[in-house]
Amino acid sequence: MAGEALVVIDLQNDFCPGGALAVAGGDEIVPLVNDLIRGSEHVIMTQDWHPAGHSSFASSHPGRESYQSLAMPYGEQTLWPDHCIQGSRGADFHTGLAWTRAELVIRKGFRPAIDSYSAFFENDHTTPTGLAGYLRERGIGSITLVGLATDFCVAYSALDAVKLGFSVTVRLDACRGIDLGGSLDSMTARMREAGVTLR
Ligand code: VGL
Ligand code: ZN
Repeated sequence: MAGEALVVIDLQNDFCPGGALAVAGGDEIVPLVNDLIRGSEHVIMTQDWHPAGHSSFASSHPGRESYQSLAMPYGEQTLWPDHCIQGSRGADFHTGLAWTRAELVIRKGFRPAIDSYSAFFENDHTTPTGLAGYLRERGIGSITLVGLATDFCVAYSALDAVKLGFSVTVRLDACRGIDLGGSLDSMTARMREAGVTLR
C-alpha cells in the first residue's frame, strides 16, 4: 500500500496571534495538529523562511502597503507585513507544536525575488521545492494537509499536489485562514473543484 504523510504547513509564531502576520485562531489548531502528528506514519513540515527585505514584504516597495497586490515578473503578488525572517523567533514553529517527529522540513520563500506559498512550487509555479521528489522516492502517494493559512499556503500546496498526481486531503478543522477579499471561499471552492478531499 502506498504510504501516507501528514504535511503541516507554516505553523509558526508569526502566523499565530501576537505574530507579525497573525491568522485569527492560528494557535487553536495546535492540539489537533499534535494529535494528527501522533497518528501519522510520516510527518513533514514547511517553514516560511524569508531573508530580510524579501520582495513579498510591503516594506520593500516604497509607497506600497500590506495586503495590496503588486505585479511581479512571475505574476500578481500580495504584499505582506515583514514576517518569518530567517532565524527570528517569528519564524520558529509554534512553541506547543510537536515538531520533533518531522522527518523533513521544507523551507520556502528564501529566494529574495520570489515568494513561495505552495510546499511544491514557488509562486512562478515552475521552480520546485523538492517535496514531490521526496514523496515519490519514499513511496508516499497520499498526503493530508493541515496548518496556516487555509487560503494561501495550504490551498496552493493542495492544488499543486493534486496536479502532481497525489491523493490530497485538507483537514479544514486543523487549518485557519487569512480571508483577504473573499479568498477563503474562493480557494476552498478551487480546492473542491480540483478534487481535494475537504474534511
Ligand atoms: C503565508 C502569506 C505569506 C502562508 C506565507 O503561510 O499562508 N501567507 N507567507
Ligand atoms: Zn511568507
